[in-house]
Amino acid sequence: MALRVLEKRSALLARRCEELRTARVVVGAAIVRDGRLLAQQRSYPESHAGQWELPGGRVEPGEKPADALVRECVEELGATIVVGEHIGPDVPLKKDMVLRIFAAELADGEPEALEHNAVRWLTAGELAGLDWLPADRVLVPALQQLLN
Ligand code: 9L3
Ligand code: MG
Repeated sequence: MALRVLEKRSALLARRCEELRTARVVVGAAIVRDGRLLAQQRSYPESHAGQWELPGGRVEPGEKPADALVRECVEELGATIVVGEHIGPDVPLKKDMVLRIFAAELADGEPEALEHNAVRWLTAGELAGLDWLPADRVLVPALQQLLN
């Protein structure tokens, strides 16, 4: 009986590992200016409306992650960024997606909430207290390190 349970668990774990190995990447930008980090407040879906995230979105097939991040920031913020180093761990999202964050700087344009409720520039001290999306919350220590 216990063996059956273990076999079942091991099969589930193997499936989850395979999902993550072949996961589609969602990229996010940790845009820093004058010691502050840019966050944006989601307006959809309803379950996550009002929560905060780093700007970004899905990498399209054949697209480079850095190119996807520049594209997403133009769409969401109306600003052009320069993508820097990969920071923090890859965070599993629902199903077969992972969230991957890159440090970034603004190159052109003043970020505006074009598809979101609001944007906000956060100090290191404000990071822990914000109502982040669950995946973005995992990255708070890495983001604090980036600001400090
Ligand atoms: N997501 C989570 N944190 C983020 C980003 C940019 C995205 N910082 C999640 C929300 C969605 C999925 O990834 O479930 C795809 O993102 P989008 O296309 O809705 O921005
Ligand atoms: Mg997005």
